[in-house]
Amino acid sequence: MKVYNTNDIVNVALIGEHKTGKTSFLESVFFVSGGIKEKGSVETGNTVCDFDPEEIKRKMTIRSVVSSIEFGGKKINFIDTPGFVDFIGEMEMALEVTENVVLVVDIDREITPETDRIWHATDELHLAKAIIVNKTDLNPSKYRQVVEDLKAKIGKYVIPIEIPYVQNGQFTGTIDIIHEVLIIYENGGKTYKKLPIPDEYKELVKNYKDEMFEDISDIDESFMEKYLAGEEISLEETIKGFRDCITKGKIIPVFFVSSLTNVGILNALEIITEEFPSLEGHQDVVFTRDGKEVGLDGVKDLTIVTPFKVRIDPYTGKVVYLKVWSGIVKPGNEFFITDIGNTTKFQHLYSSFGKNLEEIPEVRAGDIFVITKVEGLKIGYTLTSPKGDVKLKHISLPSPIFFIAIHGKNRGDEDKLAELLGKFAEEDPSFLVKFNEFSKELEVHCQGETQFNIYAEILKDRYNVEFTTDVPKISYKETITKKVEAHYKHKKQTGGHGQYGEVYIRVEPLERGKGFEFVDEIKGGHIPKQFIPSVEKGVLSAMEEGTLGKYPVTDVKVTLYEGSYHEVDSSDISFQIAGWHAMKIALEEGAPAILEPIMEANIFINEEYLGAITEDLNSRRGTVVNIDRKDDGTTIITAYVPMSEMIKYSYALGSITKGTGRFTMKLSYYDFLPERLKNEVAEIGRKIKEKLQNS
Ligand SMILES: Nc1nc2c(ncn2[C@@H]2O[C@H](COP(=O)(O)OP(=O)(O)OP(=O)(O)O)[C@@H](O)[C@H]2O)c(=O)[nH]1
Ligand SMILES: [Mg+2]
Repeated sequence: MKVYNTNDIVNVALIGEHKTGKTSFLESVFFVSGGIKEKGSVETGNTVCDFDPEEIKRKMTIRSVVSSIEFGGKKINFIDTPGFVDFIGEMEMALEVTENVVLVVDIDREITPETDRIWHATDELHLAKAIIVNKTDLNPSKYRQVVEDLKAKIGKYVIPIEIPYVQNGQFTGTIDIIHEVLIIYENGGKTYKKLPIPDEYKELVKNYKDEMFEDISDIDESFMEKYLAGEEISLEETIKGFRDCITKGKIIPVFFVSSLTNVGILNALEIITEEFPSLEGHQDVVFTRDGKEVGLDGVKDLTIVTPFKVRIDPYTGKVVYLKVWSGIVKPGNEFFITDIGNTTKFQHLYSSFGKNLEEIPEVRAGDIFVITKVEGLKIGYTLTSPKGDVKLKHISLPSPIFFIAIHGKNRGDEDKLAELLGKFAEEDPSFLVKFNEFSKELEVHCQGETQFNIYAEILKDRYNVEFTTDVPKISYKETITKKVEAHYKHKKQTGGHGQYGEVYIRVEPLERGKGFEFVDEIKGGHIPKQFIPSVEKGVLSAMEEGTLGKYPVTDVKVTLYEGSYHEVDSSDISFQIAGWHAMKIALEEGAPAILEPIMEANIFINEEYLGAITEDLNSRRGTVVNIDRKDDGTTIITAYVPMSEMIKYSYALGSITKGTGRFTMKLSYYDFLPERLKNEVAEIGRKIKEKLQNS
């Protein structure tokens, strides 16, 4: 593969709901552009993009993958992303490094809240966008309905630039609205011929073109002046107006294709190649440099790359995908990793096509490349050459909504589990591995059961690790609700050195989320300065286990206001012990309470399920704080619900909405557990601790 200049590099991420045909579309693109001789299929399991054994087994994309082709004098880096909801994190990482995004929809399927959610993930990113209506072979006459549906749900400026042409009931070509020609595909879709548009389509084409002119006029003032003055608008002017609007992401062109028969593919590929911007036309990337926000212009003196995808290949080992934001990367260049302060070198640079890598001599700004066998690089790092205090401002990944505890069957399995889960987390930033400090258990926090099951099967089948799973333990906390004073004198006289320390503390509740505050009010040296931290240490150690369910204590202010010491017998440990006992007394007497984590959930459903969903949320002790009804019929409910009630929410939501509803959630705050649940939750905590002590 040649070396390409920034202007000749086009990055395109394919996004869209599960099974709309993103992977098949790319297979078709590779075929018609000559990248592959024979087309694979998702059914056979031999496509370029779905090469992972788990993807082949499940006939779906699980990981984003980059496949680069040379076409029309440019290099196009296509990123195929998974559509299945659990893998939304993979899509987000792809969105961060692309300038262009193509939404693939299925002509035979309605636009669901899920497509809506996927689409809105691109809202703040200033990308150029297009929509591919795939599977047109199945129902070409449905194109009007699809366009209407897209306009209603995606936005007004969704503009078909072609419409399907049907011959003997078959989708054989498209009518290009801008150039006003009929394009008939031949040679398996690898070539086409252009013909005058048939009379019966002329009126329709005129109407769509007028609509397009109106939309361009809305956005482009000089275009509007001409259009309103009734002046003839040339083809060049139309294309220019259209191109400017696409680059700004203002107009979203719609193409009709069949990835099965390859009809429509070549024209879509040509337009994407010619009209979609490179990094050069995309000025909204934000970095922080020396603490200040800057755009691409503010970092031009540096070469900057960011890793956005890691794949552990069974043969090659660790494969890392990176984007070049500025400068030129050559083999052997040394890079400084801003996030950890280390340096690293890339000996070989590759471009990728599915799982195949091809060595390339250098990579320039805007491009995507691959390196192998480099340790210590994580998704999200920013690397610069020479050293510069620069970080790419990342888009935030979705918070986990699925939680599970996982235990190795025996000691060996337990160690292997921790190591392998850590590896998976490196590949997939939406797969988080946590250690629950309270229950001493390993937990996985991710986007759904399918995502977890895929890794679980890899653990069993590939690595023979035996394990069991369990509902994770909720991270309850304890606090006090009453201001109290406590006193403890620790005095021990044994043969030699004794121990002596006396403390008086005042303990009072703090606001939620304030944690811990320690105030020293000792006067007149009643406790020598060097022993004050000892008291604090003792207090903190007492707070590790509360008095109700042995949950950690939080949101308390402790004031040490009096005490006494002994010249010889007082020591660090004496005052730690005194602090510990005094605090335990205060916790007993301070009307202790249990706090539970409360999640903020956003639930995306069709309006018809609103009643059932709010009723269900009420039964989960939830509080609905907002209901946002969008024009397209999607309803977004925002609610605060205790985490213990949300652990298995995906099942409930799935069954109420017949699989169409989705939700996101994140930890919001801690609140008092209702009195009636106090004993039960305290008992759970005590049992966990007891079990840990006995094991
Ligand atoms: N008839 C027809 N079927 C298609 C077309 N494109 C894809 N398919 C089929 O649709 C199914 C899904 O295709 P994929 O390419 O795996 O869809 P995807 O969007 O990549 O799916 P995920 O990766 O799971 O999000 C497969 O069975 C394809 O054979 C098309 O143009 N026409
Ligand atoms: Mg796919």
